Amino acid sequence: MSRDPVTIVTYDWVPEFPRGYVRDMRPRWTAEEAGIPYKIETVPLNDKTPGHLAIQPFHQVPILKDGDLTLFESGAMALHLADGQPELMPEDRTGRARVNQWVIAALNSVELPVMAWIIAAAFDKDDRAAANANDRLQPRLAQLADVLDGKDWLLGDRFSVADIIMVEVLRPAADEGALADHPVLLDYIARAKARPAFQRAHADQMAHWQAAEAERTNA
Ligand SMILES: N[C@@H](CCC(=O)N[C@@H](CS)C(=O)NCC(=O)O)C(=O)O
Repeated sequence: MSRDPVTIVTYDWVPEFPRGYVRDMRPRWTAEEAGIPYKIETVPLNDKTPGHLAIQPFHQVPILKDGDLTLFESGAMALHLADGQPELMPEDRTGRARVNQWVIAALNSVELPVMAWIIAAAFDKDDRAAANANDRLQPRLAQLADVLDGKDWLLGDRFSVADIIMVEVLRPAADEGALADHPVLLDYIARAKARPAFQRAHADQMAHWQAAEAERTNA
């Protein structure tokens, strides 16, 4: 049964370093996995508007519009898009609880130390702060690697929306070299990136930034 497209809102432009990582990847990739059509709308990155604040209380992206529903928080969007999609969300109560658990673990227990390290190492380029953040990040990565050792996905052999969120949390840190001591996690990310849905989502996001850059250059 065909359904109306959802709308994913992202920025009209971003500088080069976050391209490919902006969190609209999370609903994009989930929609691609679920076969849900989507279109893209934008809000300005610079000169943020009251209209943007009205639909995202922290003036951030992404935002998801699905009919009358408008959602902020990329994890909530991914869970919403996965709802009723057995290939992303188990139908049984226990399976759903496990997926919710791992989505929250990714966004809280893993994303916090990942972001602290990225801010120190890649944004601020503060070696001392980066070393401290790395000391906190590495044990958490080792714990996650223990969980994933011998498994393809967080639920075992079954891919789920929790893997989308976990991989998107890990990917920027992996690409900056923080996961070098964790081959289990690097393999996990590589498996996820091999999925056609990831590749379509990533290529579409990159095409969006390329078009935005061209428009800015020609303006
Ligand atoms: N927890 C939020 C974080 C959103 C977020 O940090 N978005 C970034 C882009 S990836 C943003 O809008 N940054 C600009 C800002 O915070 O002003 C989510 O997952 O949706």
